[in-house]
Amino acid sequence: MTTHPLLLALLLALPLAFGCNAPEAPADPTPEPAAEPEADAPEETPEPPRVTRSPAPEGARVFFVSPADGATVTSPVALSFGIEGMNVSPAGIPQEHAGHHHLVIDSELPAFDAPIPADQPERYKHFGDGSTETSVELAPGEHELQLILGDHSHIPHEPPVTSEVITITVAEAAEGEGAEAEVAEGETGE
Ligand SMILES: [Cu+2]
Repeated sequence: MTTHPLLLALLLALPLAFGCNAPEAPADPTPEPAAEPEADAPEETPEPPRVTRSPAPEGARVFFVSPADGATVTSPVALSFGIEGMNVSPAGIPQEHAGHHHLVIDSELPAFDAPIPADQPERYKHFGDGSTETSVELAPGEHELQLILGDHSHIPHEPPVTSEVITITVAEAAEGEGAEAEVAEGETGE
């Protein structure tokens, strides 16, 4: 009987193949390294909290009804605030396209991405009750006043709604009819 040459080759090759393969697959004796435990490292310093600014409609504005820019007044100074394109609403009550007035006295506008400071009333006065009239004590001399609207959380709108800066002069308090007359001017005649 004859052995097919190809079959012979196969018979010879098979053990060879197995012989070669067997030692080539050794069990990996290296134990899996234990997973590194989550380090208790403090998280990266968080970004400064990003506030959500309420949108203001285009063309919205706030302004001084009185006093007029350049006016000479006496202290306490009667102030009246106007608003256009938005509504005045008290602090704490979210309402679309609304906010409350803040009076900026002899100061830069506050940051727009944070609540308007509440701890510097001599610079930033809040009118969180929704009032649009007030009177402030100001020392004699020139003062710059500006208004900025803040939302229910006292955060300026996007874009910020601010008035022009007005400059007023507070006259020296004087005993006499001069000062009396100027104060009386703002009052309604009776
Ligand atoms: Cu406020």
